[in-house]
Amino acid sequence: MKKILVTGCLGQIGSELVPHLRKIYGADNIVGTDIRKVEGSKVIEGGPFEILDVLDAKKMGEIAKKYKCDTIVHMAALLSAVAEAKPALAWELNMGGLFNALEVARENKCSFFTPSSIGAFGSTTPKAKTPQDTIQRPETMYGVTKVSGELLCDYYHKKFGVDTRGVRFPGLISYVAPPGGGTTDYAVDIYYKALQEGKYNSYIAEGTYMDMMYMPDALNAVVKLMESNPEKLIHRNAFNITAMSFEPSQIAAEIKKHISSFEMTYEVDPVRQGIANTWPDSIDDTCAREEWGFENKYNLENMTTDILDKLRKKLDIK
Ligand code: AKB
Repeated sequence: MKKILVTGCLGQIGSELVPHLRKIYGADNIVGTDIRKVEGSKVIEGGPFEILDVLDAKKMGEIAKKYKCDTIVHMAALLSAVAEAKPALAWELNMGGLFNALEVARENKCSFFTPSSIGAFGSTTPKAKTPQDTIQRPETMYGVTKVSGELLCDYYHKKFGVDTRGVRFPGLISYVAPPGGGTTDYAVDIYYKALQEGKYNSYIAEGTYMDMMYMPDALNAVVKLMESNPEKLIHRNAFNITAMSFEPSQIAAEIKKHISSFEMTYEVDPVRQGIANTWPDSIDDTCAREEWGFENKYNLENMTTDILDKLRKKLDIK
């Protein structure tokens, strides 16, 4: 990777991935793009930035050519709960944007990364230690677009030789950008509310396990996979990766170690709970660890210590 075009760079992942890539590859070599502009954004001011609607394939191609990009990191997509509320838009954006980005990669001979998700699984998938290769019959529009995306990336690799790679991200937890409409977002909100209000009302029911990962591990995973030896990659487009699996009362117990008065209540949202019920309890990421050396530094304990510390500073809470 030398010159990288990132779509959706102001989203939850993009707004941390772009500064991370700029540190490694040089600020001028990372071209951030997003459909909107946010005044004063560090991502926009820290290097090249272009307004781009990923449904505009022509403009995407022009940007790739203008900066002579050799890699596309395609992040622009709707998350699960929003996709379920707006299924037609989710199909249009998640699939149309991906198709355009793959075409631009093919035409410009770019390497390609895009994330899939634990949402690519469904209720007929084995729930515990979900294998890399298994049943994938998701029941959400988000999941349908994720499985279709995995297949489309495989197709572009086999048919056109595009160097496509990807991971199935679990819920990502971060203190930088707020997530936008995911099912796993309770595990981000809870830290804000713990510090600001000392309590949290969870929309996910006690006992609902989902895989999660702290953002620094996710950023390292993207770079490590893209820099790995292609000859060792058997799966390429949709590696299971995970750092931890927990349910709401476990994250609450971990927070209580730092804020002893913290209280958790439950008011389950049937839509997001319904989505979570179809996702795995825990996934098996042996293939990622063996094929390209995926590793995580953070677990629930050291993530909680770190995120509370960082959020205290961000929110100016003593
Ligand atoms: C979501 O909850 O939609 C995402 C995901 C797991 O893909 N965080």
